[in-house]
Amino acid sequence: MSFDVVMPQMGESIAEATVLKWHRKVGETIGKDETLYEISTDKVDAEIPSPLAGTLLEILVDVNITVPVGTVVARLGDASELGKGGASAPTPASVPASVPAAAPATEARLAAPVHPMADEDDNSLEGRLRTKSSPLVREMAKQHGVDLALVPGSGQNGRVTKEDMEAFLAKGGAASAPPVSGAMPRMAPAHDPSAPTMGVVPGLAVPPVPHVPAFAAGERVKVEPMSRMRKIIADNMVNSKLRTSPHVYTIFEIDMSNTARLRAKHRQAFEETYGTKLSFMPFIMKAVIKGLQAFPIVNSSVDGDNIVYKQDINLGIAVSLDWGLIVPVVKSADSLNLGGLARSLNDLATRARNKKLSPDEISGGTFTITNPGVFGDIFALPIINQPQVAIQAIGTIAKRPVVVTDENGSDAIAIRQIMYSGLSFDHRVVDGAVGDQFMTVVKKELETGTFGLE
Ligand code: CO6
Repeated sequence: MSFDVVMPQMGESIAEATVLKWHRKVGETIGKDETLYEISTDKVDAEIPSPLAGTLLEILVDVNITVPVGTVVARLGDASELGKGGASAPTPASVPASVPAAAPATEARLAAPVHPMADEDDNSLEGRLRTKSSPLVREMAKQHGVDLALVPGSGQNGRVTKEDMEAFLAKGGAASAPPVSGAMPRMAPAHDPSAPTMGVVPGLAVPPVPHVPAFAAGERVKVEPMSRMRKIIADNMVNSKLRTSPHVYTIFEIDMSNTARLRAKHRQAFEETYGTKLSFMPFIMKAVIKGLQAFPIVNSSVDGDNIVYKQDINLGIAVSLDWGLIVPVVKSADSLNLGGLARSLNDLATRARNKKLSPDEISGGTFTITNPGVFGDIFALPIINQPQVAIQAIGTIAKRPVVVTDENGSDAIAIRQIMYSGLSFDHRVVDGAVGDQFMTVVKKELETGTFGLE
């Protein structure tokens, strides 16, 4: 008996995924729910558990190969079935993407699904070259403006391998060819491909930037292709800042002494009640929700000439990962109390770091909070997460000397927990005064609010 393992549907809008890593080699056993392989989609990287216990009989999709959802990527079953599948020889897990699958049967199974493109002309030079290289190599070629036909291929049937491409680039190959238009950032919607391409004002369109070689021939460099996540982040940043939103910034000084006191006082009881830690973030989320309720324009999106006021407050929270950054979303945050916000945030952040988020959990945000203060950042001016119109950065909360005035009007220098917080907003719809008024509400809530705790 053998069982086909198929590329899972990670979310409604996800049509394809790339295999990043196999956790087992052919012939090795695996338990049910142990991680079998890792994938990367346009939205999340995820570890995929084995659907059953057994022996990995065949790997049908190599690392760095992109296939549509539903493609059979491997076969599991009884060890006695080893070698009886479509492939004549087991494919080791470490086979680089650029080496074609060992057996013709496997290659045939892969040929159709890899990178389906509606307008693909298989007789074109590009089409023929495509069959001679992996998506990884084609992407490297695109990024460096290299004509694949110029790269000597050492793989099967002259296929250009990753190593061939690296060697070519190290010799200055990049500088030899003109840029490929596809290398320009695509208009990738930020985290929500199902949303229309919002907010792109024709007059704001910027011309393509000419490709500037990053290094000279003979220069000592190490060339490494960007991960899928890195490319998505890069595209989204360029799209947001250069093509979509005219950013404007404001920075507020917020005295967090009230919040710090409440946190210290209720921390233990809170953890006992809700079973999760109480950091500053849930307080900040609560204060932001108040600000968004007072100024709904800050919780909106731009759609052509329309302003779309989002009726739910879905807070995106930037979570730093060792391999990048992701923004999971606390949905309907305005319906949650401090305990609900803390639970939801801590759960999403933990699962983001364990690659256990589903694409739906990083979609639909209406406003984003990012807390680089955990790294000691005094204040930051982040880039808006499209199609939202504002993002708030939380600086480090630290004791600082400040001037305080008592009820008799006497001034004194006191030690207070101070935080600088930056708001980046889209000046198409949020004017400076509104941005400041929003921040004033957030500040007041953090400085004087009770957060339902007392
Ligand atoms: N100041 C001082 N102390 C802080 C702060 C600030 N701003 N933020 C958190 N903390 C404390 C927090 O209270 C915890 O203290 P203890 O409970 O006493 O140990 C501790 O630091 C660790 O906090 P933790 O990260 O566990 O939890 P938190 O709920 O505050 O944050 C998170 C969760 C997911 C937001 C956070 O872990 C994280 O990943 N932050 C980084 C987000 C990020 O990378 N953003 C992008 C930065 S790049 O925006 C950017 C514009 C550019 C600069």
